[in-house]
Amino acid sequence: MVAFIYTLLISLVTISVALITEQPMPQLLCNCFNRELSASKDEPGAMIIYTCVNKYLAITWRDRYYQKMSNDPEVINWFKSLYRKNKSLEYHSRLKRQTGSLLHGTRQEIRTLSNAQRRRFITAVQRLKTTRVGSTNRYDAIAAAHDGPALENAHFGPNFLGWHREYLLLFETALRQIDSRVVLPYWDTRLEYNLRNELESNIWDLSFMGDSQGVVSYGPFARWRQPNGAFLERSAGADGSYIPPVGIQRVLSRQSNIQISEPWAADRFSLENYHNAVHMRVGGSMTGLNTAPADPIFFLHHAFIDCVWEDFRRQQTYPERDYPWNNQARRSQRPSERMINLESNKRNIEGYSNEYTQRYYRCARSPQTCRECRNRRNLRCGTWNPGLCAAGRQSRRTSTRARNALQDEPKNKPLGISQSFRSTIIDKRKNNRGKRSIPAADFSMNFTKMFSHEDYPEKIPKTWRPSESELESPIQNSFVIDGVPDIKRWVFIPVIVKHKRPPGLYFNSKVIVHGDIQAGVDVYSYAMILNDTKTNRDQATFPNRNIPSKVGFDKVFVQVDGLSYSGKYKDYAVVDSRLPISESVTFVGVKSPKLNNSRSYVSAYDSHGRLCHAYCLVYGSNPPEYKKCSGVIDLTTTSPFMYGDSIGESNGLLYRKLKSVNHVRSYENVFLTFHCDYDDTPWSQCK
Ligand SMILES: [Cu+2]
Repeated sequence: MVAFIYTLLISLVTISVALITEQPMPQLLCNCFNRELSASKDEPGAMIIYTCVNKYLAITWRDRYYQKMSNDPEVINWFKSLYRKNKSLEYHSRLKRQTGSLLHGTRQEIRTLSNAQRRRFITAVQRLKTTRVGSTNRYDAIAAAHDGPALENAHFGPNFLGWHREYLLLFETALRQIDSRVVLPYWDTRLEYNLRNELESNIWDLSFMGDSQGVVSYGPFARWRQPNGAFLERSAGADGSYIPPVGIQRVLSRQSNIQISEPWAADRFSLENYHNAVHMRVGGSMTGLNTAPADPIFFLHHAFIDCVWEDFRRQQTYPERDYPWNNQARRSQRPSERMINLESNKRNIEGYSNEYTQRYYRCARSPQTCRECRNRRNLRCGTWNPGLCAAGRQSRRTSTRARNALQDEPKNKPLGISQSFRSTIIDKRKNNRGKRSIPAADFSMNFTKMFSHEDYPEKIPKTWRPSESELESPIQNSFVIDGVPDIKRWVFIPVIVKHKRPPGLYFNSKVIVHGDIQAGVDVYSYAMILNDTKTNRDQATFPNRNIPSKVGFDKVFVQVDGLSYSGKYKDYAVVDSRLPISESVTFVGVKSPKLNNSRSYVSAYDSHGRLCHAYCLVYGSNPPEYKKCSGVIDLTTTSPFMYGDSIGESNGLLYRKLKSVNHVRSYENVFLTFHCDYDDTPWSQCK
């Protein structure tokens, strides 16, 4: 009898709360996860999520809303006119036998441009945005060419390098149609990586790319709209990683494209992979493959990746013949397939042609060592990697010293400056003719290899750095669903995060036993060390993230990717990584079920890139129990609510049950929890 009542109760409860339901993971997504996992031990789980989710969304782009801007006949005609312009330039330069000169010029690191050069570039970009073509503007027309069917053709394989090379040339040609003195600059993110606080980088200055946080509201692109109607947004520093100097060295240490290209390359050699982490690091619009080119920083970032590739190609004897392909890559990556959306009618393999860098542009080497950047206006010595160059203004002291050294050194000769120091200074003067800064043009004349192993100090630090600004980097969401930016299209669900203290931490709160300091433990780890003999799996982390904060704050990101809709959402829970287990909560947006078809994939990882497992509520369990699940959820309009129309309302769900002044937390309305315990991997059951 008791059993009968119990069963009845359970079934009643089950019917009344079937608001969020667990769904199986799409096979394609699951295959990707398992393949990536089995292939690598050194890739942070967050990068695997980024790769696989974007790949899945790219392959299934027809299932979701997409703006077909590149079908506009006027856009197509304009693209074609840009190619014709280049063809006639090529033709005329052949007639004149101008073999040495380049049709476009030399691409330089943006920090090495003169103020006037940089202003011209930025003005040309702004003019693209205000010049109409067809139903849109020129900038958005180019940005949209990266979307839809191009997503898969341009990523996840060897055509990534060639397609983007052609794409950059299209963009550069469009800029030069406005101002023929403009050459596309590039953004070497190692110069950010070498800073202790990346957010101090001058790339986010008013006269460079502007705002790094939230809706871009100052700088040259303030209040820009993405083609999908959302504002231009960034959450720089919150997630991902800039490219560590050693990353470029690793790529250049390989010989053939198959070793640095997806899907074959090991992660530490994959250029596309390093490039992905920068997209995550900038955040906001740059995070989604479909929205990334809406941010002009996209083109600077890709121009850098392209220059690294060019350096790689220059080590090869026949770079044109090295287009890798086999059945592991997708069909769209075949050398004979056409490049999609670019209207040049080129085949993928033509992206590997020598023409680009023989006829159109070269890459100037970017300054790398502290000595090279010492007297430059927009560069300084690194604060994280002190021997290496970094982005930013010289500190007053340094520049005064450098100036004195340059100007007064001859007079000071007898004052006992050591021989080696003096000779450095004299050499500098000789090259420099006493100028305070080397003009950008001088530097661009140096066409020797852009990046070489000799550029770096002997010792590259083995341990990486914490980003001190991490906790100050909030997340900006676009609130776009299917091309409409509006928070009313979203609902918010609570997500509980259970975070286990990661391995290898040590906090400076010592344990005193019988008057002595106990070695190897801190007061928080004490119990754990004594009781927990299970060893943690050491998951790979972002290169710049595996030193945690000294005080124990850590973030667990929870990410929502629309599967039945075009939309993303991301936020984080703050956890205390000192504690053996720390529990926290965050709220993430998913498509409102009132708009039908709300299917999302929810994933989580900590700020070091380590993965967490999804657990779903077992309906009818009391007290609430959770079982491992895929993270794919459907929302329905069945009541009672397990979501809120705002984060505030959703927060109330956690405390609703008792309506008490004590704020006792209730789990009955929490469908999803994540366990970040570093054991095994979250996709083991999805085969
Ligand atoms: Cu791309």
